[in-house]
Amino acid sequence: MPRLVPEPYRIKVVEPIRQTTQAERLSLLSAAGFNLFAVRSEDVYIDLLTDSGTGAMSDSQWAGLMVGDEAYAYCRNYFSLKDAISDIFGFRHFLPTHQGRAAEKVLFSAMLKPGDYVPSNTHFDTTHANIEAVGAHPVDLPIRQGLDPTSHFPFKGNMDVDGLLRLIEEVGADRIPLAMLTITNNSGGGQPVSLANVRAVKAVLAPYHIPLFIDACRYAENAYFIRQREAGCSDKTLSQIAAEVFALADGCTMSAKKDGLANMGGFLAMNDDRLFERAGQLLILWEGFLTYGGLAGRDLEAVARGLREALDERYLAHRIGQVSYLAQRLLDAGVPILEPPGGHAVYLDARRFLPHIPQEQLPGQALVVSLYLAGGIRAVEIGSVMFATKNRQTGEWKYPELELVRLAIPRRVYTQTHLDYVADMIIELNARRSDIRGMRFTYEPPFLRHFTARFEFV
Ligand code: P61
Repeated sequence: MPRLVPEPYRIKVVEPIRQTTQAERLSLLSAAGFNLFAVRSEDVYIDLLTDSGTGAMSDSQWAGLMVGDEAYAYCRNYFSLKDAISDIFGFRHFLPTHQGRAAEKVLFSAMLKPGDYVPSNTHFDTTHANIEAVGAHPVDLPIRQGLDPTSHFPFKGNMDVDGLLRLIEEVGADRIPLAMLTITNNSGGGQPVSLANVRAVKAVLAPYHIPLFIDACRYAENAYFIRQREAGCSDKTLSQIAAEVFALADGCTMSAKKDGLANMGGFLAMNDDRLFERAGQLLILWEGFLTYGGLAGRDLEAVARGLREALDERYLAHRIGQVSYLAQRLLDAGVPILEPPGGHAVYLDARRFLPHIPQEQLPGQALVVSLYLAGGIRAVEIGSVMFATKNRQTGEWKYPELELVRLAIPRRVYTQTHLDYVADMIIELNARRSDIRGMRFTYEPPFLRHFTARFEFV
């Protein structure tokens, strides 16, 4: 068992949580169409649905709310955020947005036209959907090891650089207005991207003048992994590593709900003056004025302070340690998980957990539902419900390679006892896994299906 790094904070405010009975949970689930997104938070005991916007803010961030300046234009908190972004990421311009997907929408609307291609290690689902929304094609180019749930490759989040080159040769650089790297690679299991890979991607793009944008949601966790695992990086500070990564990029999108340690917020940053101008016009149209972009002044302050706190060594050692502690407890009990664990979550491998359920019977969803029934734990399916696609002509389904259930750990929220409870419940469930039945859709919305779909047991 890895040695635990204790919490580098103590608890000042508590929020009661309530355990329900199994009978209550069954009736709550059936009312929710067996979709955990439709279950009330108050009916969840341990909520591992997401690490997005669910973190606990520090006393400094809460104090920051009180110095929120709610002026429409150029409030003081805009400058706090500008300084933080310039110090950490080094980009010349930024536009605040209410969350990550708004930054994506503005970026893609400003840069893409129908028929364009946008390669990435793996696009997150909002990124994927926002690229498609403007008529362009998202292309995922993960490395081979990233698709193997048992590979211990240290940087499974990397992009397949040869694949990138092939794509450029195939479709032509003029149809690729930008490339992206998601760090850490969320859809690929929260796996890190190495500094060497960012360099290699940049080296492929540079001769074609294709800009590189980083989806920076979990930049601090990625920097921590680089320091732990990449040759020549162990003596660098996390800020130095982040600076090196972003110096290779032309801009970034950010959901500050992750490594911004805020409950809401995001931004789009870039170096290019013309893009800044174009994107700024769209921001004004959709989000708000250039200096607040859909956020209150106090939110900007919380993000500014959170971005800096996220790079704290002791915080990251504790956080990544918490995730690997949970993973190790499951591994020791023979529970199939994606290895090695990522930065923000442990991913159960639903295909190996439930080998008797074929992919068309949604094993990931069946596992999510069973976990809630067993212990009031809410996880999220990242598999066929989220990603399977239907061929409109043949009606045939294409299923994703990985069928995962993500246990995302909110930042600074749960204690080790909570994690032990989660591990105990999963280990018990694993012991009686053959009782778990498959599921099917009873309602299937046209996009971002997982949020509002409904299900029943087969
Ligand atoms: C999450 F089920 N992630 O992991 P926004 N890029 C990346 C993300 O992880 C990400 C966004 C962009 C979420 C929240 C979430 O269908 C879902 O601030 C790497 O949420 O707009 C968000 O950032 C978007 C969960 C989002 C979902 C969409 O849990």
